[in-house]
Amino acid sequence: MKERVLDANFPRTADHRVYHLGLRAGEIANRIVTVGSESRARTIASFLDKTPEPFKLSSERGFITITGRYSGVPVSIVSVGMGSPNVDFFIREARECLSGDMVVIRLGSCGCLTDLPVGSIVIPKASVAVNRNYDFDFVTGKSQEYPYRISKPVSANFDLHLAVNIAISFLRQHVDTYTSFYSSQGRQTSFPDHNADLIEHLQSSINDLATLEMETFHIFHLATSWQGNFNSFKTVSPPLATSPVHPYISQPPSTQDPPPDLSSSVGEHATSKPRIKAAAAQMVF
Ligand code: R1P
Repeated sequence: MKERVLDANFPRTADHRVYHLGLRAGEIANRIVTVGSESRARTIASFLDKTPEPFKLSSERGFITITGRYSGVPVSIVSVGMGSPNVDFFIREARECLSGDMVVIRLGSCGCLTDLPVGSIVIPKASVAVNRNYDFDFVTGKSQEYPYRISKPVSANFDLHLAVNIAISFLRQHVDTYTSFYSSQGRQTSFPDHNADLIEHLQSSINDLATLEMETFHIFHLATSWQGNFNSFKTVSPPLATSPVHPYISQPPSTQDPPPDLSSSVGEHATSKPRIKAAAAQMVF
């Protein structure tokens, strides 16, 4: 990116765009569906209202944001690619472009460890991280430690999880595992991953385990840990009125004044601080 960057602590360009998503306030809605690929983003975006014409932005780093309205309600679809570093950029930078609650649903695909058929939609109530233990000696295999680290579960937002379940009519409680694609999902490759018993180990140590994917845990983790503090740089961003704001965010959901059209379905209630609410719906493939 050639633009001048104003703040090394939370980089933004001179025209106040967050550095990796390329967005600024007014270009992303508080209600967000995030997906892993551009084709899925465009497919979902085809359901948006035709007017006003959706706003589209592809960032230099591969993030794609499409913001429009669905039945009049502002919504963004954001393609983030894969893995926790990308969702970390997405959650943090999108959060800095918003006021009020941020509501995120990951619509993705997953592997499955149960007998659910391909094409089933599963909605995780929680997610567990399974990370490669870099302190394990992967060359010799001789180590006192287990080669993978399994976190405590982190939950989806209760109301949003319920709303997604009701919308999709698939009430099945299960736990998801967030992993890397190869070693932490037990795949056998040319690398010495010491993962032959990993799936069995996960199944025996995590209750209700059903799915494997790479993003949900980190989204849930950031959503549940955020305490409503904004980056200090935000205070010197130009007010919306002086920015070329798109017509989608004219009335962003705020904790004081949630818009009526989605408030019941996403469980938004007036609270003293804005929140990040996250849930996921994942298709078995
Ligand atoms: C791996 O092939 C990708 O597929 C799954 C994983 O989480 C990872 O992102 O999800 P998406 O299809 O939703 O990207």
